[in-house]
Parts: sequence; C-alpha cells; structure tokens
Amino acid sequence: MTTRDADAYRFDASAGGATEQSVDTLAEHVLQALEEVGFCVVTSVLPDDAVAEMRELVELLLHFEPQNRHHTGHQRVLHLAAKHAAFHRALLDPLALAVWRRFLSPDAICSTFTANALWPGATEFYWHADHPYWTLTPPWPSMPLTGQNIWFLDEFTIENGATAGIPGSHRRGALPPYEGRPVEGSVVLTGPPGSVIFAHGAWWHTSRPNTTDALRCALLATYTHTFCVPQEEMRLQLDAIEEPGDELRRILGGDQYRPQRDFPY
Ligand SMILES: O=C(O)CCC(=O)C(=O)O
Repeated sequence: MTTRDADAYRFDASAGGATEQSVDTLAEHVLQALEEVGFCVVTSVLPDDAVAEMRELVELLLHFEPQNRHHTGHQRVLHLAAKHAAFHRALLDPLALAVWRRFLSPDAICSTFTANALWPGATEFYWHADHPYWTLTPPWPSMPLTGQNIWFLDEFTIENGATAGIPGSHRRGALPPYEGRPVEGSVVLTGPPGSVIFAHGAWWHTSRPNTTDALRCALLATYTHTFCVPQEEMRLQLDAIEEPGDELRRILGGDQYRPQRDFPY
C-alpha cells in the first residue's frame, strides 16, 4: 500500500478558538475537502477531559462485552448513545452538526453510532464504503447519502492501525474490489486524540493492522437523511434515554416525521 502523510487533508480547530464564526469557517473548509477529496482530518476538536472520559468508558465496555471480540482483533461497542451520556459530546459536536446539516440537510439524523477498538495484533479490516452504499447496485447516486465521523480516542499512528482512505474514491460510484488488495494511492489518517475524520459515506477506507501492544479506540458516527433507513434503530436508543434534550432527540430521529422546514416546502 502506498502510504503518505495526511497533512494535505488536515485542518486545526484550535487555530480559530471555538467561536460560532470559527466553526462556520472550519465547516466551509471541511465541506470543500469532502467535495474534492472525499475526506479530511480536523485536529483539536474534542477537549482532553471529554476524550479521556469516553476512552475510559469504551475500555470498560469492551471488557463487559467480551463476546463481541472478533478473532481478528476487532471489537465493536454498539448502541453507544444509550450506554452513557458522555458519548453525546461527540455525536452532537457543533462542528460535526454544522458540517452534516449542510452536506446532507438541516434534518440530518444519526444512522449509527458505535465504538471501534483494535486490539494489539488486529489485522487490516477491508476496503469498503459505508452504509447504505454497500446495499446499492452501482452506479451510486451522485447526491451524498451519508457522512461519517471517526473520532480518535487514542493517537492514530501508522503502527496502531490509523484509518486509511483513497482520495477521490467517493466519486467512483461502486465498492472497491474485495480481491486484489492492496488498493493503491491511499493516505493514512494519523493524528492526536481529540481529532476527527470527516468523510463522504461513499469513500473507500479501511482500518489498518495494529502492530503495537496497545489498544486503538475510535468512535464511529454516521449521519444520513430522514428519507434513508438508518443502519441502527436509533429511535429505540432514544426511548432508553431519560430526558434526552432537544438536540439529542432530533439527531436520534425523534423528529424524523417533523421536518425543520416550514410549510410550504
Ligand atoms: O476504525 C477505523 O479505523 C475505521 C472503521 C471503519 O472503517 C468502519 O467501520 O467503517
């Protein structure tokens, strides 16, 4: 696999502080990268204390759910939204919502929200695009159906399995070849904890092998349109949350049949 540093696809959120204006400016840069490249990394988005709390919770959940540990060294934690309120910080991040509400629609909802852990020795996942693209017969529609955030709860490095992506692959309109790996021209998306990948749902990507002796943890949040069927039943999770608040209810599909646009549409 061709690997090169991700600097060409990287923005720093701390550069502008956390004002509404800087979120707006950064969102524009991200949207441009999504259009041209299909993905980018934004560093310094989540505060250290929020990352530390979520990282600790994920590790705890991994140990509570050993049945979900796959022999390849991959382990998912499902239904995160209902498991602990600390995870809502990532799901409702202001930059994420600003980007996805412009990229998709003001009505954008969450399609799936999980944690992904690579245990030491985990193998490469496989090159793929996200739901619902793998359910569609190509050619895929050019209008984006989903957008994905991958939140770094650990530093993402070449050695510990940082996600890799193929620039421009979101325009190919079909799944990558399952046989014939490795896929040429990939970029490895490294960065410190608290960084986040923004990606067009049709991008070709994979998690890489973890050759270190430490866990690599991430949160995966995918957003979609109200007219698409979410990958997970998010409204069941909403039902399990006491006093979710307006923003969380909206993003978990509680207002799915009440569009933000007023009549006439
Ligand atoms: O954890 C990662 O690095 C990427 C996971 C991924 O590709 C996915 O599940 O869509």
